[in-house]
Amino acid sequence: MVMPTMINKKSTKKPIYTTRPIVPDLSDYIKKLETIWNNKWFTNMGDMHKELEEVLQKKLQVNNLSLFNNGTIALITACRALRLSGEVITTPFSFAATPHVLTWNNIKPIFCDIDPDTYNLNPELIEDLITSDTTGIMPVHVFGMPCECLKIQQIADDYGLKVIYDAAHSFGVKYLEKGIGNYGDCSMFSFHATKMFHTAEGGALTCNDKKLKKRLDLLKNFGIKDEDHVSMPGINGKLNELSAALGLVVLSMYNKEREKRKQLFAQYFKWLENIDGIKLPYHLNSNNHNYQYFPIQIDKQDFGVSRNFVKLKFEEQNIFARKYFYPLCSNYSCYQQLESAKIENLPIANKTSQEILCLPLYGDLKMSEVSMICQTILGIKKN
Ligand code: T4K
Repeated sequence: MVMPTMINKKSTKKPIYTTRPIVPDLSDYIKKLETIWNNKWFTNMGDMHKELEEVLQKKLQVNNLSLFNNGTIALITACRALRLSGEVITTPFSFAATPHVLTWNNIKPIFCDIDPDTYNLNPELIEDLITSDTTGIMPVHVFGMPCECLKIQQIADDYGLKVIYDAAHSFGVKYLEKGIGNYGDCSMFSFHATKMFHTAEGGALTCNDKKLKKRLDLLKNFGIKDEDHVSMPGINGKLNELSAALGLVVLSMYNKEREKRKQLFAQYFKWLENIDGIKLPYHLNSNNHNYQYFPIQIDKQDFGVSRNFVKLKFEEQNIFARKYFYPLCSNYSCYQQLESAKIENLPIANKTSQEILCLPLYGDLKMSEVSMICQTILGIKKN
């Protein structure tokens, strides 16, 4: 969180944040709200919910999609629906929600190191972590970069494991010509306000199995089958109509937002390519990218100063870059005692977490602001 007290009042510069949400014209949203007001229907899978599920299913090119009130509850529900238990192999280089959803299901997270370029779970290291208690793998498509899904699926098939992808950052991403939500047994998308497509708070699960979709829909509504039957211990994971309506309006602006971010992304590359000590985001090809984040990695030795120093220098100018993901999940006090969390077992993730910095990237960011941010970085290097 950026607290108001962090804003440097001595600087005349207006704050620049890591991200800003798509904000539709209020009048467009009000039109949707009028329908909700007229129907007097605010939640429990109303018309807006139905419409959003349909359009998102098409947009993400998936067979089944279930909306949720946030990505975390969606992931908790997915673990439950797929009956994961015992141990699940996951990445430490993620947001807190990833290991926490396992803990909320009484599952032990087993941390596996990451690839130094994609920042995703390294499939070559998974097999060594599998035990008789392992029931699944939970990889994250970090910063929207697809994991090596085919390799991961092969391991899962060989050992009879389920795969749940945390695709929180991956709205609109494709992998091998298919929507990223088609891989594994289930994928979770976050629709939090910090995500490119958002419903203020919200999320979705996608899957190929129709029966699983039915189970997810039951679980997200307390397990209520009909007026007379409650068939399983479900939760309240429903997305309300106000959020669904916001999603419908935001979705109509998504392509434009992506295009603007694509240009800003290219501008960052122009400025920062070939700077010693700065590693730019890895990406496969621009058609598959969603430009959700612009992470750079700063090697203190080669760049001259640390990531933390750059972040502080930014803050003097009211630029609020974020250290996603620091601290590393495996170093949280609730996980650091796990054998798999030991620093020596996760060298790449620990190094990355010390060096990563997500620079501002959002449609309303100006090209001149990107230039100013890059000039600040270059200025720091010179000193
Ligand atoms: N898995 C992964 C890999 C995730 O990254 C996340 C969420 C999840 C699972 C869980 O999904 P959800 O349950 O959240 O759907 C933010 C988000 O709260 C979180 O959703 C996201 N990942 C995480 C990476 O980022 P913070 O604590 O960094 O947010 P905050 O409040 O500091 O906001 C970041 C910047 O965004 C601010 O500096 C300003 C801007 N902002 C933020 C909000 C909320 C706005 O301009 N407007 C806003 O309304 O966690």
